[in-house]
Amino acid sequence: MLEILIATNNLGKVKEIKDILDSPEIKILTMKDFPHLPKIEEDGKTYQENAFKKARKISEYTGKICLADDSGLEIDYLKGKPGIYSSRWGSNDEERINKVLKLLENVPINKRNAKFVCVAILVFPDGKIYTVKEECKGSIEFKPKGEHGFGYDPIFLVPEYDKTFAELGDKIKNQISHRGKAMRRMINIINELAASEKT
Ligand code: ITT
Repeated sequence: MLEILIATNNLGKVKEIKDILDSPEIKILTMKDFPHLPKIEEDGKTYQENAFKKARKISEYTGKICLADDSGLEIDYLKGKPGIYSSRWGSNDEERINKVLKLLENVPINKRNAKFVCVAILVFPDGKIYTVKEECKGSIEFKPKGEHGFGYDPIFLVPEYDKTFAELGDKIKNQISHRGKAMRRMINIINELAASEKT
């Protein structure tokens, strides 16, 4: 049984990652299991740098295998912004969503393309590292729709379904999302490691 600590303070991510990593081979720990963890400043220039910093610091501190996710929303019309600054674009989800909608006011549907990006990194206490990166393409809605998920989900429209992530709900979102795809690749890596541990 592999114990893996999900190194994130974002409860929306915790829920999604737990659902996807659900496996008899893996015991999931969260930051709640470790009070007094240090705060980590995300000052990297890439998703990779930030994800690595989160996973490595928390792994050093706890001695556990750590999985971190650094993700963001890249909007074509805003030249890729907010990108790695997605969580810092306002003080709460509503503010962040309103900021995007304001910047895209009067921008027609064919110029509202966007994608979510997720870099997931698994760091072992001995320094071993595994990284995966995945994307999910869509566009920005004209107003928030749906109640599920977190972050920018109410304004991220998935063309195949003509629904936002917040309307689709966790199950379908996990099947198609940037994080869902990244975590399923991670699961394959983890299963291989668990199998090789047995031999
Ligand atoms: P941790 O660093 O503790 O993991 P965080 O929320 O700060 O939490 P990030 O730095 O990776 O995480 O920021 C990612 C932000 O991008 C997140 O806060 C959301 O605003 C947005 N985001 C990422 N994935 C998303 C998703 O699936 N749905 C909606 N918004 C998402």
